[in-house]
Amino acid sequence: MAEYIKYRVPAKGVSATKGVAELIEKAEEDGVKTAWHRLLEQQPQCAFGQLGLCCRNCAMGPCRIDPFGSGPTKGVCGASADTIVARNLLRMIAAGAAAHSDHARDVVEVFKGVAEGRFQYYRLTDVEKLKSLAEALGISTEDKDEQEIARELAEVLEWEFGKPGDEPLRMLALAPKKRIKVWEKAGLIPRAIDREICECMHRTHIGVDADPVSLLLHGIRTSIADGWSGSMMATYLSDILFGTPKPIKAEANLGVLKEDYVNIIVHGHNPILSTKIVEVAMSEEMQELAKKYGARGVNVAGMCCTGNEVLMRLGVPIAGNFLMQELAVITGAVEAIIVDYQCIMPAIVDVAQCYHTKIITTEPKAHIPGAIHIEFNAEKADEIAKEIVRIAIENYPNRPRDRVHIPKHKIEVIAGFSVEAILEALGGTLEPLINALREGTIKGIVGIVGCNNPKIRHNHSHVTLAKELIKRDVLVVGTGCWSIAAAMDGLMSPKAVDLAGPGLRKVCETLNIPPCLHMGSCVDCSRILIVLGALADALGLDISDLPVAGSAPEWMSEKAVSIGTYFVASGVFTHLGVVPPVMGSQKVAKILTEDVEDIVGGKFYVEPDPVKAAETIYNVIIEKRKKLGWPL
Ligand code: BF8
Repeated sequence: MAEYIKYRVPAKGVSATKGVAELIEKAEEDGVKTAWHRLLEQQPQCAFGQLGLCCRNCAMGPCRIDPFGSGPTKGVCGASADTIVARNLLRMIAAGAAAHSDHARDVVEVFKGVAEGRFQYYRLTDVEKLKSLAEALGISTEDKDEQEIARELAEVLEWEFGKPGDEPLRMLALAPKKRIKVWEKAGLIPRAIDREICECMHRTHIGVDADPVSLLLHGIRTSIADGWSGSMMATYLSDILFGTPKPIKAEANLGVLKEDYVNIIVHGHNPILSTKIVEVAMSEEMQELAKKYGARGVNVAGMCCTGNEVLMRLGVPIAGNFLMQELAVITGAVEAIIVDYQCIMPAIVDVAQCYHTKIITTEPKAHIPGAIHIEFNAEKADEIAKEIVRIAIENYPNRPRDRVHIPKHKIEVIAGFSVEAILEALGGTLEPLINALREGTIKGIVGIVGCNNPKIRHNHSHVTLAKELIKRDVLVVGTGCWSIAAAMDGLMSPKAVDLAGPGLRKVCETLNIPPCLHMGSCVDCSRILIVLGALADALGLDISDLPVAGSAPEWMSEKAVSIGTYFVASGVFTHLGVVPPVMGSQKVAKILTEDVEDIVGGKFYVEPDPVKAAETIYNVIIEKRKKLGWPL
């Protein structure tokens, strides 16, 4: 159903990615609103909310604090601006950690089912990784077959979520010893994932924790549970089940959709479903079925992080990142978007009503009104995947031919840089990377991650920051929607070495890698942690001593808040390109951008301008090099 578009979007200016503007223009012609249109309708957005000064945690409220001191300075219960801002941030961290870790729980459940021989459609693919994780967690692998090791490992990992007592999380065995000491000293060792998240909710309930320092420290503890256990588990077990990524060629941007094929998009985060959809859709049976319906075959493309999962392991083309999900429907050429959870705009159902696209939800915890719901179940994975793919194929004749417009743009991407793949490119040891860092051929490493946010130009900060860094001989690695932005800009193609400084270029050419490395989905930020830990250990340093930094230039989700916090907790200087809702409390802002460094060695830095941010990040890297006595 076409809608009245009250506010038009200046299409040419909203994105740095080719093809986006033409689809926004098409949306307006078709009477379809996108996130950019809805953002305009939301103006002016609530200033109290933007500053973090609104509290809705009890029914005496909502309360809001006047940031200028001329109105109320306390909520009805007496909570100050500092308390309210810190509590709100803690709830964001809790939600982000919950999303990553509940995703991990789902992967653990399938892994356990495979270990017990219950799920015939999945198998243990990377047995080496299974054994190495088991051994790292103190599970002996001697004289045991892989099923037995997997069963024991599954039991340990299940307990990570809700084990009683104050013993540290078992997955912290993967963290460097020096880091553990820092966390022990500050009382930041997480005990169980669900417990820390639950405690966030308890502390922020009316009348519990009112001290911003204590609240924020618990936020750090919760984020460590996410990064070093929840997200880490999701990555490890996905690799064990589906294979550890290796460098793989594919294509990126909406031009990967094919005019005369049934186009299916997998969107969301969990590879348990998306990998099956890809397998089934590529089967001869489904390709033949598509021909019966008049198409030349079935084409699957990814969107957001589950797109990254199937790109990293299977080379499935990636159609776009967060702000492009509606645009995919607006091409008029997508028969079905199959989703699991996280970062799926309910709006895609509204947009789909204007075309023929079927939106298929699959998770009991993620229904969207107006979508077709087909519940996924690992026990019947192949049957369900077939049912879903069939719906997409049968929808092909309904495509509105006169309203199809697929932008031509697509570009080559080399993805698949797991830690193991990076090591392999280095010849099996970190030594060449360490030498390049020590000698200054590479000045440092920056992990860029996170989302899109329609408040800023789509993908502009992502690619500008990356380009500014690689030209200064800084190796860039990253995940999530950043990696899709970088891929669509050509920064992950071998040709991108032309944009790198001379030192980085030399290293990339020697190792045959692009200057920006795709390390996976957002839970795979844990891969970045592993690289940092391994570098620190090999050099006898702490992560906070390394010439490295993190950045989320276009973040918007609560998951990104948790990721940023666990980067800081891990000792990393972490840039945010979108101002977080904490500016209503000078105290909280100061803790996050200054004081926290004395506790964990990392801190936040906020700068919307990506060029300025690159300068500051580079200067931080140079300062770290100076302290290490490494050439500048
Ligand atoms: O988990 S980067 S918009 S898709 S939250 Fe979402 Fe942000 Fe994209 Fe992946 Ni991550």
